[in-house]
Amino acid sequence: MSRTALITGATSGIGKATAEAFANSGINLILCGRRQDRLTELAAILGKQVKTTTLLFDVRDSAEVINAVASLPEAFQDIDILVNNAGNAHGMSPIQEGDFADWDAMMDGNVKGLLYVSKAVIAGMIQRGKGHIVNLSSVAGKQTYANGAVYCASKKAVEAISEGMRLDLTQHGIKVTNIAPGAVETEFSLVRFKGDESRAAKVYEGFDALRAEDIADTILYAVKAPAHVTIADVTIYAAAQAAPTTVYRK
Ligand code: 8X3
Repeated sequence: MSRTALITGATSGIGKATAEAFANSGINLILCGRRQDRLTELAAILGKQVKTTTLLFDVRDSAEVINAVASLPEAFQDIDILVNNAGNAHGMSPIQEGDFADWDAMMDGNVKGLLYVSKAVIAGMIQRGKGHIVNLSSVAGKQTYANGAVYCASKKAVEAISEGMRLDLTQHGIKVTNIAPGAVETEFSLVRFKGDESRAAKVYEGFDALRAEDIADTILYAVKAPAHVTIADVTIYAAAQAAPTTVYRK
C-alpha cells in the first residue's frame, strides 16, 4: 500500500524537491505552506503522479497547526511520514545587534513550529504503531558560527529534539531521522538577508553548492530504508565545504 507524507515548507527549496522525489516514488502528499497559490500549483502538478492535498498554515501558530491537521480528509489522515522542513534564518549579526523580531521568527518557526506540527501528527502514528519523522536540522546545529548564534541555537534545538523524539518514540515503532545540510542554494540566504540578492548570491559564489535535490535524495533514501533500519543522523556538505564557514572557492 502506498504511504502518505506530510511536508512542511513544501512550496520551495528542500521541501519542494522532497515532494517531487516522493511523488516519483509513489508516496502520496500533504503539501503544507503559507502560500496557497504555490501549494495549489504544486498539488496539481504532482497530483498527476500521486494523491495530493494541501494545508495552509503557519507552523508558528499552534491553533492553526492543530486545526489544519485535524481538517485532513479521511484518505490523508493516516500519515506515515512527517518531514519537518519549514524553517529559516532571519538576519545575520553579532548577538549584541540581534533583532527581537528575527529571534522570535527563528525560535518560533524552527523550534516551536516543528514541535507543534510533530505533536499534531505523532498521536496518530502512535495509534497505528508506526511512522517516520524526518527533521531538517543544519550544520549550524553541529557547530556555532560568528553572527549566527540564534539560528545555530535553533538548529541545536532541532538536534536535541531529534534525539529526544528517537528516545521517546522508538518504542512506538516510529523512526526519527535528523538531516543536517550545509550550504544548499535555495531561497535560504535571500530570506536570511531580507531580499538582498547580491549578498545572498555571494554565499554560493565560486563553488558548487548543494542543491535542494541532493538533500531530497537523502531524505528519500532514509524513508525507503528497510523496516529494520533507521537512518538516524546525516550531515551533508557540498564537496567544497569542510565546515559551516569553511568553503574552498575558485
Ligand atoms: C544552512 C547552512 O551553513 O548557512 O542551515 O548555517 S548554514
